[in-house]
Amino acid sequence: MKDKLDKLAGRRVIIISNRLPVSVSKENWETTISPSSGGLATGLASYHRDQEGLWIGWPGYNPTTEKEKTGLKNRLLNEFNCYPVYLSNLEIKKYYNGFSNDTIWPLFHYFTTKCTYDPTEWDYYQRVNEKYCRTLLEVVRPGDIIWVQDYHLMLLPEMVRREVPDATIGFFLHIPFPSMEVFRYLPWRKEILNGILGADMIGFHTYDYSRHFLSCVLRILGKEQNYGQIVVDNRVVKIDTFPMGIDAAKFIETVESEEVDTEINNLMKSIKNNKLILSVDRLDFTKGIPERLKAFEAFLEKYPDWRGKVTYIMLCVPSRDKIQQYQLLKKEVDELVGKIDGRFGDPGWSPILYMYRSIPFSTLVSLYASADLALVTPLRDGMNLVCKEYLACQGQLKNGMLVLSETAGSAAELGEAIIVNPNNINSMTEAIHQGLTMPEEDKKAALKLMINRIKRYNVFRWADDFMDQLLKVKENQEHNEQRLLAGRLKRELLTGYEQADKRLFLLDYDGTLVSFKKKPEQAKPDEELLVLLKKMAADPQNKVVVISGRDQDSLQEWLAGTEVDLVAEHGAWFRERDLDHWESAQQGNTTDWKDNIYPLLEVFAERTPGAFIEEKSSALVWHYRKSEPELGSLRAKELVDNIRGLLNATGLQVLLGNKVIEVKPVDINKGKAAAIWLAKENWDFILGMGDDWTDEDIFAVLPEDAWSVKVGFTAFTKARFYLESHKAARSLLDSLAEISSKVIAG
Ligand code: GDG
Repeated sequence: MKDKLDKLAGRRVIIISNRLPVSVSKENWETTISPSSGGLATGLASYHRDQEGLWIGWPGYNPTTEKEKTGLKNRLLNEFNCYPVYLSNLEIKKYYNGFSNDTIWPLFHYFTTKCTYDPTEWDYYQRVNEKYCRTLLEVVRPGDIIWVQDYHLMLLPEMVRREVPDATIGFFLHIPFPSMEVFRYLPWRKEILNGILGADMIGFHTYDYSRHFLSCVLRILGKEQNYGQIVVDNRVVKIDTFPMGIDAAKFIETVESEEVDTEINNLMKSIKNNKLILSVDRLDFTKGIPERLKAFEAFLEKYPDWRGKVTYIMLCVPSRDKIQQYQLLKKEVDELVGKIDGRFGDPGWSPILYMYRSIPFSTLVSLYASADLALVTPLRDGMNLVCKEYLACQGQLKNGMLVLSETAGSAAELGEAIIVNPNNINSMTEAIHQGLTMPEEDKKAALKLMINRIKRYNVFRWADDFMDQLLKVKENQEHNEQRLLAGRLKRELLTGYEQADKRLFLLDYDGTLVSFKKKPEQAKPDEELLVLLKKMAADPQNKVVVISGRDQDSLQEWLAGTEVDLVAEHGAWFRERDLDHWESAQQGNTTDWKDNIYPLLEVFAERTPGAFIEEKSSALVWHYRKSEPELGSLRAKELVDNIRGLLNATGLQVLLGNKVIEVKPVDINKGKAAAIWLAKENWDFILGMGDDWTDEDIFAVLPEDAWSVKVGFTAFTKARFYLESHKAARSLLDSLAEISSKVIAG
């Protein structure tokens, strides 16, 4: 315990999920509190018990009077460190059965035809998320770590962020995050993404889910990622993969208990020491229960020798039984079980023992420990803890085998199991046969590897890993905040400006002074910018240089009237205001190389809708701003690799800018251009601003005490400071121009 608190520096973890890890029920005036079922509750409950935190959620029961509410709240708090959110029947109907389980659950598991999109249910989803937010605000204290769980509360991180801007918030999704093609069906897709992005650390079970999420954020919100990091309102949010584990020790210890020993003996007697096949699921359409029953039926048909020698115990825990789809599934499963038993069973043997109920933990462990084969064949599953629990209980009494769906998140970790496609009934039939007839040595070897992994990456490691990363993200954010050019830093800059006699400004154009436009020619300066640059240049103590990647003609046409110095094509051409003509930086450079590179750029432009080539006097530029973002960046990387292959010893370089690739001679870059102006005077105030990778060359040559400013936040830059946007950059220049105007007027 002490270790854990040390790691979190004594901070309290508040878990918040739809349901509490305990459920309350009332019968004959007696209130009973028992453990909740379901993967999230069972998995995280051990972690919660192990740390002095708090868990907020619905207890599964609504007290009727205020007195009862308070009484139950106190009991949950004192005995279980739990804090209840009470939900009305209508809220449960619309938010839980409705939006959560009739929209999000089927959609995220790729059952698109089972989804309903009901605006009233969406409305309730928002309201109930707000209710959870209000409840959290009743108890949250400074320094607490808030850990939001699962798909019922995807709006909560952003809601909490609004109320407590500097809160430490983690979010973990326990179900799959679907691919963009499926997620885009959701009418409220932007709201859901923004809701989740209120967190600092966002976790998924598998790499694929993280990848899908990042792709949706890019395609729907237009936000780019960098090594799993996304910038949201100057906050770096991290997205990563944490495959959830189980409390393996608890299962292993229970297998060894006397109680389980007796239960196993009774169980084996009752099935006449037959080979035991087991499945354990909530009764849910994602779990592939009918498909599995069909495979078992086909197995008995194809391998008649096994009739009478094998028993399949199918445990289905009742779930969401108020929803019609679940009632229909129950009917289908009941009928299939009846059909198989009727077809193959005889008075002394039932092929299937079907239990539609929840069983005590020790009985569950007895089943896990005595099963020769577990069938975990969901059609889709975020992770699936049942297969891990089964494996943890194996290897002592028996060396069993696991048949596992490739569409369960856990398949990414349990490659030694027999992996199946749950829609391929034939291959599942064979997998059952293979699992039952596999040589003991092979099973032992496979089990050893899987059990070791489950023991090592258990639920505590999983939670600790998540917490470690969350705290690191927070530390980075705090460090970044100190770099925002606002408040005290901005005042220092203004004073430095006021006191300086010789000031140099090295300013990028696109993305720094104007926003990005779809077509490069649309980024013409507006009147406000022209006036601003004129004012800056009018101060005789200022030297203003616009260093751009644009060609000479555009810069001259747009900016020459402002009396600033101009650098075109990333330093290939200079035009000082007093000299009034362009000078070339590339004496002796030829442009013959373009003939070799151009055709390659052309091929890639043809293969990438929206991409086009711009020819500059010193460079060739391949733009992909208008392309579909993922295809564009994929092709850009491919193109860069191809160009690099051609560039050996040509004296050329290839630069990846903001949605552009530029090929040009090595001795031309913005840094070299900046160095020319830096050397002209003994400047006592220098401000360099840029938003792009090509501006990093400017930052690199600036003296240490210069004001180097990245416009738009990124985690990776050589600049010492940053500003949020081109608007903030203009506003800073405006404050400086204001100082100059006062001096000139005064
Ligand atoms: C969601 C995701 C993800 C079941 N029957 C009994 C019982 N259980 C316990 C099992 C297990 C849990 O319920 C089921 O967990 P799963 O992970 O298999 O599935 P979901 O409930 O759908 O959970 C899933 C999980 O969240 C965690 O992130 O893995 O993909 O869908 O722990 O042991 N426990 C007892 N009696 C039963 O009858 N005591």
